[in-house]
Amino acid sequence: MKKTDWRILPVVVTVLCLGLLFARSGDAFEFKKEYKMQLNVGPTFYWGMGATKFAELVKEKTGGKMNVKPYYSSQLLKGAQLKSAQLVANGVIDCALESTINISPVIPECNVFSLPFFINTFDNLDKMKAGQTGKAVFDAMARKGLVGLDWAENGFRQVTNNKRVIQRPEDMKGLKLRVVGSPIFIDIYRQLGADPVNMNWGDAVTAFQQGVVDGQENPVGVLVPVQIWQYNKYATFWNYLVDPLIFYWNQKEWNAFPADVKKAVKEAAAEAGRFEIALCRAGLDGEKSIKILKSEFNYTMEVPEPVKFMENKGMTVTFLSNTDVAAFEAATKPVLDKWAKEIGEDLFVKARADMGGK
Ligand code: X2X
Repeated sequence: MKKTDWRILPVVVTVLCLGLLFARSGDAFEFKKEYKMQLNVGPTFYWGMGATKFAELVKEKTGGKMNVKPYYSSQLLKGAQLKSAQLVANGVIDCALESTINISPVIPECNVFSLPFFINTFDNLDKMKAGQTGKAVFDAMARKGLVGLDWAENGFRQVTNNKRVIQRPEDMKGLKLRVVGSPIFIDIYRQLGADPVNMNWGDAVTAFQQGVVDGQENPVGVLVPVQIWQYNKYATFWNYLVDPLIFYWNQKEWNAFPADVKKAVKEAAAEAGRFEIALCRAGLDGEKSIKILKSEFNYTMEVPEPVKFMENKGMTVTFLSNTDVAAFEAATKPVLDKWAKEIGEDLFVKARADMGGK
């Protein structure tokens, strides 16, 4: 028998590697017909527009092969918004674009964004997302079977009601306010002497219509599409806490995607996130987000000045002075201290460091 000619080895290895590479590319990968995406609000909200954009971009970046379908308004959860992370982790739902509030039952670290009067500015939030805090949150997700892809935003939450101007902690006394069913929200409003009622978002609008509650709290990107002025005359812009959104995927399913698919989906999340964050901040950060939308996305805001827009609808919009903020900060300090412990001292220290030692 002839001796093996080892000179052909590099050729064999190359062919094998190429074969492997090809087998792992999106071309040969068998996609599911549809990847179900959970989100808590409808398509007309900025958050909803972010999900729509993500689905479009995924399709585009995978040459039409991958179909992400957003299921708006928590349809897949029958409204139970706090279950989203659990159902993505166990693979019943493929992926989500969700608020950190709604993720918090599975990832308690997400409550770092709900600490009262802790973050307060877009700049602080951006530093946290890019810093150790963001990494700690994504690491915690990885330990629970979730892959965090990128950030988007719901926004700094503002309080509205139909009884009176809220300017001082004592103005909160006895107000019946709808909050998300997350315990830190109950703690904050009880601490302030209000009467918080937890309710899923899907039931909240009916509650506003029927006058079951005096008010609620949500960011501009929710207040405008839901036309909160129909139910509440008073809004206080106090930036007391924020909910970023996270694009995330079931880990097991994600790990089986070929590298080029992962890359395409991650790029889609980054781009859709940038678009959606700019929508949420438009008119609240000077010209910055309006410019991003125009120059990068060729998009012109329908409501470029949300505060003026709400005032024109008859709302009284109140901004707090530093003294007023300090009074609320002092009044909610016990809740901050309690929840700093709940999320873990380590994460709290990281968050403060990210914000420059606040
Ligand atoms: O339920 C809410 O208030 C909402 C829509 O902002 C969230 O999903 C956190």
